This record gives sequence, structure tokens and C-alpha cells, in this order.
Amino acid sequence: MHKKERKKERKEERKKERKLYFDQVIKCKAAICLEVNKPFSIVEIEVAPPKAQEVRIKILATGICRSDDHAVNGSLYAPFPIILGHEAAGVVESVGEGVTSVKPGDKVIPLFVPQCGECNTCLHPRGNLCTRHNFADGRGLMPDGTSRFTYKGKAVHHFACTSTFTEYTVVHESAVAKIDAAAPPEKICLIGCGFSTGYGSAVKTAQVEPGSTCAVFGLGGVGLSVVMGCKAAGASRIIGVDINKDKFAKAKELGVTDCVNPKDFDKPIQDVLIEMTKGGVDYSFEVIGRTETMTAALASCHMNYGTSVIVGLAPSASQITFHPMLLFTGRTWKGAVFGSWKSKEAVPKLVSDFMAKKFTLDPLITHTLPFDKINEGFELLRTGKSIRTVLLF
Ligand code: PAD
Ligand code: ZN
Ligand code: ZN
Repeated sequence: MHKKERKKERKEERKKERKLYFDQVIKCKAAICLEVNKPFSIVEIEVAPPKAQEVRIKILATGICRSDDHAVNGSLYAPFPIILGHEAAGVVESVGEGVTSVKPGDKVIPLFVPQCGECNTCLHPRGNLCTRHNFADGRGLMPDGTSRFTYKGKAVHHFACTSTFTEYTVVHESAVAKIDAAAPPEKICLIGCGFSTGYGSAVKTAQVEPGSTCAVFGLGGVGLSVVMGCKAAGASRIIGVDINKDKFAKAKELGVTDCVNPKDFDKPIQDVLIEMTKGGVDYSFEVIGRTETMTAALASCHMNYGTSVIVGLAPSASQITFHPMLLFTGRTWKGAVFGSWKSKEAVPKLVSDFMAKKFTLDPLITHTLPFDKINEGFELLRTGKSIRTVLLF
């Protein structure tokens, strides 16, 4: 073949490849955060097809978690513009080369803490923060360093390996789990973050024992899930601590035995709890995200054998100072992301447990809104009126 002809042929081939690529680009609705502290803008974006080892998902339902709000207001560092959201359920639309664990049509939950199954952490029996895919690297990009989202010709960042405030998203294969096809997306989306985080913090991270006394600081969606975990583990006394007394009725329904509002006392909340329990609780959980309540929760647990778990996400720039005596006298202080679960293997099992009615999610879902009303959903969270709002597409 003549050299010129070969060149022309190659050019045609490249043109065809480009066309195929653009044919596969999906235009869809997404809620973008253009700048810190600004409302979400509902706009049309382009979602590129999944590359090798990646999965494109049609989102069916997504919950609003306080961690998303931490990113909106800048207390959790995030690069803008960005598509937030990390608590969702959806259906696989297409897969890139080499993907074996899911296929188009599978019902799935995106995983903000991925599980590659091969790194040191994934191979360790207790580790759950995959070292190959760092959920918190703050780059807002796919593992290859690029984005699959475009708005007005410019790249938009991903969030927490998931980005679910969009009709379509792309995630790495290690950040998605296949679940029971019959599971209701508008409920089990909570297994993508809030429920699993709270429940796991009690049953896996703390390993609450039957007959123990627990204190849960913060009775939002995650805190109430901690309460459910403590109850399931057989705790005999569960003290709920919140500054919003409107949270107490539901907390009691779910197993809280005593409700305490720090505003009702003129002494530190740890003194109140130590008095109530004659020395301190066995397990305490901070599920708010404030450094002061983290140290108060630590001080509330019994010296010698008390364990305190940090579940709340403190501002990126914060530091804690505390008296070393608090630990010297025997308390244990720990924390966990996603309730210590190894995500890809645990999420399908948690969905099966939900289907087998081993726990309920209904009490956590106070509001369901169409996706377009995302700003209203965030207002409900900020004003303390909602536990979880689920957005439907
Ligand atoms: P939420 O806002 O629904 O609940 C927080 C609760 O804390 C509310 O009921 C507040 O009234 C209450 N509260 C606020 N300030 C105080 C105070 N000073 N004393 C007592 N109570 C107070 O949030 P959420 O349940 O969605 O999330 C809770 C935290 O957990 C938040 O920081 C979030 O970012 C973090 C989180 N962590 C993980 C993880 O993997 N560790 C996952 C998901 C969420
Ligand atoms: Zn969350
Ligand atoms: Zn890994």
C-alpha cells in the first residue's frame, strides 16, 4: 500500500475511534458544587465512558450525609468544582475493559472506601482503608489522575471515589459492590454510608458486649445507626446525647434508654455521664464531628476499661489537645471509617441482612425528595429537621 494511503486509512480509523468515544459519552443531569458554601447547581454534564477497570453507574437513589455538607462548607477539604454524594444505589450501565465483578444491569452500591482485595490493608484481616485506592486523597480524580465529568468543556472533580449527586457516575471497579437485584434502592442506599458506618462502629469497631452501657454523642443518621448496633449487640443501657431535643423521640424508639441534652446542665457533659453511670460508660461514640465532643466522649468512658470511638468527621484543619491522664488510666481511644467494614465483601451481606429483615432502615429515612430538590434536602439537614433525606432520580 502506498504510504499516503496508509496515513489516510489511519486517520479514518482514529476518526472512527473518536466518534465511538463521543457516542458513548452520556449527557445527563448533575448537582454541581461550583464554589465553597454555594447552593448546588442542577446542570447538564457529560460523563465519559468507563476506562479499563472502571464502571459507569446509573444512580437510582442517593442519601444526603453530613460529610457531604462538610465538603460544601469547606470544613472537609474538597477541590471545586465537584460532584459530591457518596451514599447511593444504582444499576451498572456499562463497564470498561477487564471488569469482572459486575456487568451491565447489575444492581450495585458505590463504595466510598474501596476494597481492591490485593493491597496490604485489604489482605489484612482487620484493615479496611485500602491503600491502593485512598478514599481521602483529596485529588478528586479517578485513579489514573483524570476526571470522567465535564461541564461547559471543563473537567469537574469526583468525590470520595463515588460522586453520586448525578444521574450517571464512573467509579473504579474496587469502589462498587453487586447487591441483591430485589433490594429497594430508595432504602438500601443508606448501606452505602450512614447505616453501615454507625452500625459497624458498634458491632465491629467497638465490639460492644451484651449487658454493657454505651453513650452515643449525636443522634443524626449515623448516630442512630450506632444506637441500632449497640442494641443489636445486647447493650443494656444506651445513653443518647444531643443538643437538639427533637432527636430524642426517635432515638428512644430505636433503643436509647436515657436522653441527655448538654444544654440542660451547667457542668461538663462528661461529669453528667460519669455520675449517671457511677464511673463512666463502657463504650462511647462521638458521631458529631467536633473536637470538643471527641474529648468529652473519651472522658465519659470508664477509666481502666472504657473505649471511645471517633465516628464524626472533624474539620480537616483541626487538632486535639487532651490530658494524657485520660489514656494513662486505661481508656482506649479509637476511630473508624465506614464502621471498619471491608466494603466490597460486607456491603452485599448487609443488603442480604436487610432483605432478611435483620434490621430496618425506615426510621432513618425522614424525607424523600426528587433529585432536583437537593438544596431543600441540605436545608432540612442543616436545620436539624431531617435524619436522612433520600433523593430519587
Ligand atoms: P447529623 O448532622 O445528621 O447528626 C449530627 C447530630 O449531632 C445532630 O443530631 C446534632 O443535633 C448533634 N449535635 C451537634 N452538635 C452537638 C453537640 N455539641 N453536642 C451534642 N450533639 C450535637 O450528621 P450524620 O449523622 O450524617 O453524621 C455525623 C458525623 O459522622 C458527621 O461528622 C459525619 O461527617 C460523620 C460521618 N463519618 C463517617 C465515617 O466513616 N466515620 C461516615 C459518615 C458520616
Ligand atoms: Zn457519609
Ligand atoms: Zn486494597
